Amino acid sequence: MKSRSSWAEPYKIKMVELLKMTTLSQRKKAIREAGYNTFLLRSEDVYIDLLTDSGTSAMSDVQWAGMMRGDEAYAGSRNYYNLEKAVREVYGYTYLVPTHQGRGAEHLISSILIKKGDIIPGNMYFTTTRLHQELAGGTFRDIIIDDAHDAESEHPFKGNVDLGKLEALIDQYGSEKIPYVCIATTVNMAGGQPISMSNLRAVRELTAKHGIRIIHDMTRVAENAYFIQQREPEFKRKSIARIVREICDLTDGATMSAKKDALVNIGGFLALNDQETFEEARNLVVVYEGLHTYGGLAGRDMEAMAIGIRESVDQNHMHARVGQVEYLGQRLQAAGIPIVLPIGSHGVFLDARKILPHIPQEQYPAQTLAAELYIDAGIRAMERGVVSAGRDAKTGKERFPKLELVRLTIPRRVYTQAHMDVIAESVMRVYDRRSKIKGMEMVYEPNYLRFFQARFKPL
Ligand code: PLI
Repeated sequence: MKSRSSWAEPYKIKMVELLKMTTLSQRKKAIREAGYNTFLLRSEDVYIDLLTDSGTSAMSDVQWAGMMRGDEAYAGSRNYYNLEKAVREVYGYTYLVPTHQGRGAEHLISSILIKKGDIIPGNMYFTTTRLHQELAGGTFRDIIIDDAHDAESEHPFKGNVDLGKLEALIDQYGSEKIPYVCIATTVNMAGGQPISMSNLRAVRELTAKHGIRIIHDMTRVAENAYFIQQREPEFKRKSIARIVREICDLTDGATMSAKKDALVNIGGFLALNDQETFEEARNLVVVYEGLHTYGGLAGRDMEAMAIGIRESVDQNHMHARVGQVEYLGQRLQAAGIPIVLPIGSHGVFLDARKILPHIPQEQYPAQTLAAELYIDAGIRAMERGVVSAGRDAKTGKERFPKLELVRLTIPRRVYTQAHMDVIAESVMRVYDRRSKIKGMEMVYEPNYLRFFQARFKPL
């Protein structure tokens, strides 16, 4: 384990948001009323909110100043052109279609490129991404390396593609059935794990040979670039900005949830290099999102995003960002709590299978653990296990993923080191009483993305 080197924040705090402190009995009541689903809690009943790093970042003073420069014209807002410039300069993609968030971009690209019966290989699934592929008539196929499904493997690039798996799919279905390969930087469901540049280059080489596009889920690309800089010797002296650009240059287009890396509370985009696909996306965006120069966003949101994109590739920012997550992960590791290793970029993932081995996956151990964490100290985490995996689109049976995790997701620039200590202490307390914890049954299950709204009852 690395000793703690300084990851101190390259900013100071100018404004604070006061939090409500709750009692144990208030929390027990709140989680019961929320059907033991942390998504259904009211945020004012939460002390430290680790549900997600999505849309929860603190914006900089420069971004807030940018908000005041919002040009709220229906068409041709200057903020759109500023965003287009930032996307071109930082990521290198030629064409931009703004969307209200990442799934808006996933909807557009899936509807345009996927035909019924198509196969979409990807380095592990993400919930909304896979659903849009399925709704467009496609089938997702996992091509990530096996290490990614093993919480204990310390492979430095668990987001890597297993080229043999990809090649086998191309052999089996032919390139005509594979409209694109979806490559995520970093891989959220594997624990915020990066793909290496050398692996991405190999994926590019193989797909180019078969004329298959790479669509890049670039939600956390700067975090991935930081890991490449830290772990791939060739990139030791290269800037994050340069590495980000090189990643993007190896792909044909991207879907972006700007609510993560790009440090905004709302927003996303589809970025493309090919003009024909862009024309179609620009046409379709007006049906589902808004005019092509705002795509569901206010001008001020686009301005904040343009600024956030540039801030996201700053070395000091990323060092503190990932350093804070590492600090929490190392405290838990030192206490012997099973977590996904290596520690990821956007959160620490608790291994619920190991923490609660007496609860079978049918009784939702990760969901149960997340509820227990809330009860202990008002810390809200997210289930990333069987509830998130949902049901197989064809058979309707529950999918039982190898990884049954609780994600302690760290919002960017929001919490302090003392908060990290409170979190670690709470996890340790729950861990100490783990043998007394019982599983749950699902009493309400929505048809799509069930984890958001499902309700549970303790057994
Ligand atoms: O939440 P959206 O629609 O802006 O973005 C969807 C999305 C796509 N890809 C990846 C890798 C994500 O992590 C992602 C959203 N993630 C959420 C909301 C999260 O809590 O991780």
